Amino acid sequence: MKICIVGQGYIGLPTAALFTRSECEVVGVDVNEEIIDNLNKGKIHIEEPGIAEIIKNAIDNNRYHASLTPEKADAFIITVPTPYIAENYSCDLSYVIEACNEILPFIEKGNTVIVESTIAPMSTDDVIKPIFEKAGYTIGKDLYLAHCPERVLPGKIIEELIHNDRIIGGITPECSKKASEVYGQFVEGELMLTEAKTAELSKCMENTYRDVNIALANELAKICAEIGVNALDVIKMANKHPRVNLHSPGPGVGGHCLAIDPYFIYAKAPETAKIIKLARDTNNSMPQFVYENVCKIIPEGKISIFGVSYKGNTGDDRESPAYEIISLLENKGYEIAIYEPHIERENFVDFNEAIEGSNLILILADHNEFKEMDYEVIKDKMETPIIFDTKNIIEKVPKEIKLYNYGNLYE
Ligand code: SAJ
Repeated sequence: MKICIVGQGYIGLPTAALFTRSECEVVGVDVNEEIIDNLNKGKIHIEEPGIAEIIKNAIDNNRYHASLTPEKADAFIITVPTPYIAENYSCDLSYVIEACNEILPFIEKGNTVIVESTIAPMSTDDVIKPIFEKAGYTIGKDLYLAHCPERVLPGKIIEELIHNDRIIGGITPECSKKASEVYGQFVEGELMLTEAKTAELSKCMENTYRDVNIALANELAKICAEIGVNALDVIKMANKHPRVNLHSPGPGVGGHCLAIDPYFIYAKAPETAKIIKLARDTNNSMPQFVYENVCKIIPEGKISIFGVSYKGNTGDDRESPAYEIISLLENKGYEIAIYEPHIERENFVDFNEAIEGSNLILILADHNEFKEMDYEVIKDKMETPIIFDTKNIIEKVPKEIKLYNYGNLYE
């Protein structure tokens, strides 16, 4: 089977990799010329374990190539970003629409088109289906269209793509059947056949569930700081209950999924989606909470920011709350040095330069590098050896270092 995947980012590229392992021929399409050139040389632009080897192997075996334009294929998969429109919180389908129009000239009767990008409920029926109908296709008869949302966790993408159950939301039952034949080539989890709109809302709701739970943990952290209780102990104790699973508080919620998808539901039913919107607002308020606590810990001086990616051990900084925190601190007049071992950028510095003469290390990402650090160097180089760990990853520090986390912000 030949597969054309439009969008070679965090989802499209790993998906391409797995199809090549199942003996499919894959063309990976992207608008970014540099990414295409690098991919064809076997150079991977995302940090995700396992992908580079598979892609290199597939190139050597003529099963993968990257291109700026689509090609004829049996199945087309769309994995492009779907941002939200800030004015009304709705789902910006422009990249998906563009991708559909881009593949149209290459489509033939009997092909399957699958949208994997997270989209608002009703998008496939109301917006995507008409694009192909206008081109003369009868969906479910001579072209098969489905929404099959990706549900994989960055950092574990390959494993989860293979083993997670997969929602297959066809426009018609025949569309679901055709799409399931595509994924059946490498998915070992259950293929759950349903309607497109059910698939859309299920996906948005999964991320909303997590966002709401994180908001609850963040609210708890704020309450604890206010009334003088150790939030981390509360979470540990409460989670011993067999039916309680409090999430972890942090500096806010980032990434291209949790920070966006709940708005797609909210935009569809703003009067009703009350908890969903409040959770978003609570999580969005965390940078201000971190900033206010930094101001209490050190009123002025140099701050070493440790980590700007949206979560641990990834170089992805989309929607990262770190940037709002940095801008609040800069506006207040703090000197800022950023150490981010997973992202190469001109203005980022290394560990030693970041902590030289610093008054506070502010941990904003749970990278492994930050879990155990050289505390001797920290004591030596910092002007005041203080750490504020907003990800609550450091267990113990030498007594000369003052450690703040969500367990002791009231001290
Ligand atoms: N976070 C917390 N506290 C927690 C858990 C997470 O503050 O207890 C923060 C993280 O630091 C990060 C954000 O939430 O800033 C999101 O991280 P995440 O690990 O929860 O999720 P993502 O965005 O990397 O991936 C999610 C996953 N969805 C669910 O777990 C329901 C993944 O399965 C989806 O495929 C992905 O979104 C997506 O693409 O939609």
